[in-house]
Amino acid sequence: MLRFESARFVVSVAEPEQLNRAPLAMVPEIAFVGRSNAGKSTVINVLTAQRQLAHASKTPGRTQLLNFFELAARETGQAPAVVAYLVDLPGYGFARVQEQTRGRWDRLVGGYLASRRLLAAVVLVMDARRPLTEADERLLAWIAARPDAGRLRVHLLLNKADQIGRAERARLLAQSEQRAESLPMPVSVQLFSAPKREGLDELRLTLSQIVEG
Ligand SMILES: Nc1nc2c(ncn2[C@@H]2O[C@H](COP(=O)(O)OP(=O)(O)OP(=O)(O)O)[C@@H](O)[C@H]2O)c(=O)[nH]1
Ligand SMILES: [Mg+2]
Repeated sequence: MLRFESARFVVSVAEPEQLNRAPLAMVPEIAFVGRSNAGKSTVINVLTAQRQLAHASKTPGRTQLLNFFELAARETGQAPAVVAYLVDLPGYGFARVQEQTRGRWDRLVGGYLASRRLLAAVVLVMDARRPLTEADERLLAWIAARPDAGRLRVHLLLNKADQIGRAERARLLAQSEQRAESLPMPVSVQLFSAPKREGLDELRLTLSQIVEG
């Protein structure tokens, strides 16, 4: 199992050109993407059991840079090696934010998702009440266009599950699972709730299996 609690902030990237110069090890990267306000930063904090590792906010558009957090290997006496990165990305699809930043988002986040070789998994964080919006579908199409899409893992996280009723849960899960089956890359789906820590074990296991095989 990956040691999520070991997560430490390493670097923020503001320009695509900075990516190759950033002080990053050549290890798998797990990117958290999705609509602004879907809860990407909050999910990273729950996943790593750290309250303010990633900056979350009620106001959409909080995250504006690619933020890299390193996960360390189990300690062996020597300095712990980096085994993977969690990458918190700026969100999309919020009108007010989008107007000013669309070109920038496409270049920075779009460029990263389209061409980053070390990208091993994409966690698409969605509000369970509004899963797979048009913007989410555009993002999936973007990733599906990668030449290596077949080996890239996509995990659909239906977040804010605390906001939906019992009957709705099964329906929403089934709907997303059905969509997942028709995508060209391996896709898994789960419900999650940050305040209730619901789905935390499932998320940790899924991400660990992707990185550790
Ligand atoms: N009820 C509920 N609220 C949540 C959950 N996860 C996140 N939130 C709230 O949703 C809001 C947005 O959370 P963020 O983590 O900042 O969202 P983000 O996706 O990182 O947003 P950007 O950085 O703007 O793209 C905050 O007010 C969180 O407290 C959840 O599982 N349930
Ligand atoms: Mg954020």
